Amino acid sequence: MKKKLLSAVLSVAMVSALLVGCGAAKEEAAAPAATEEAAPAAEEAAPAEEAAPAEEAEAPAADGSIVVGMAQVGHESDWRMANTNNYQDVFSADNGYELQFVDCDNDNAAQIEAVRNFITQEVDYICLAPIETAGWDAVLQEAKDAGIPVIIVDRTVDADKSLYSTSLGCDMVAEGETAGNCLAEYLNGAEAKIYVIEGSVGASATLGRTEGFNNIAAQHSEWTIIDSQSGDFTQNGGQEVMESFIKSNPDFNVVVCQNDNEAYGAMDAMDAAGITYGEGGDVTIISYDATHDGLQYTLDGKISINVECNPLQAAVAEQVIQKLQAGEAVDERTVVPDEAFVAPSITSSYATTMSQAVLDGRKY
Ligand code: GYE
Repeated sequence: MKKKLLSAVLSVAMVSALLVGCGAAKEEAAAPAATEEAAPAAEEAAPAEEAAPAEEAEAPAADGSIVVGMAQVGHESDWRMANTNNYQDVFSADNGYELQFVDCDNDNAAQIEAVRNFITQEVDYICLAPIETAGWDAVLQEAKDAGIPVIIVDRTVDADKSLYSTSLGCDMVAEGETAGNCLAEYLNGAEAKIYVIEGSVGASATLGRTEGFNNIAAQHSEWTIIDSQSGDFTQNGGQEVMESFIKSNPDFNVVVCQNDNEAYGAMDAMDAAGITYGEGGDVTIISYDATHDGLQYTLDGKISINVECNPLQAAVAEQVIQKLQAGEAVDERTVVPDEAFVAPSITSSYATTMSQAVLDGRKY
């Protein structure tokens, strides 16, 4: 329950931060200061049906503003909400845009339909944060045929590169390798019995983080990955998977959660089972995203290693659109940089040791 209370407080803080925080986004590239605080927890977010269903998308703007259709994954995590808030800040009417935002509620078929509706509506640009890597060829070809540039954001697709303008986001394989390297350094040769709570099935964030971590695990014969299951990037998913892991075999000392929300759920499950974790505990928790609450737990020594994925990516997408507007070439891929953090008692050559000052300096 402490997490809900914290989220509620942060939601209020976020609203006030947004009131003063807009306007700085245009100048910054990789990490614009668009939002100042963590986003509300997933369970408090509006469901997709209430957001902006594709079929209700409006016709292109007649006032000369640039119409951008954004097919967002959903509202599954704090990271996602921070990412959504960032798009809404950057692609604002004040900045000359009309953002047609669709929350696809983690449904790949609905997301394909959302993109198809953007094509019918003749939007100027499409930003697609693909839920899954597969299944995009047909609708991307339709967008290309209609002359609408598609910018693949956050996650990646396995479609041919000629079907979209560019892609941007964090390097998920590198994030997985960073997590593995931090763990190897921390364990320093000690045995590891590892559970992995993966993200959503078929998502590039899941595939990349898994591949990267496995690359490092392959170098450590003293590590065993006992099991690896999807928690769907949600707190409930993380809790359920951790409960089932504990039930089937409670003999583990590392849990890798592929985002912060899953880590909160895993902590709840371990609390309920009397399993200790973090500084002075039996289990080492690795998480990804490094959102505000996740870094608070890292500062508190509960999460030992937290690999960032920077959600403030809309300014990068906006720069691409401005270049395309000017008829300039755009890079095939833009990697949004991120870093990793470790608990205060840990020093790492791969990560920043958490302190209150580091947390205070965070923008989401
Ligand atoms: O880690 C997770 C979200 O695609 C990088 O999606 C993103 C992931 C992020 O739901 O929290």
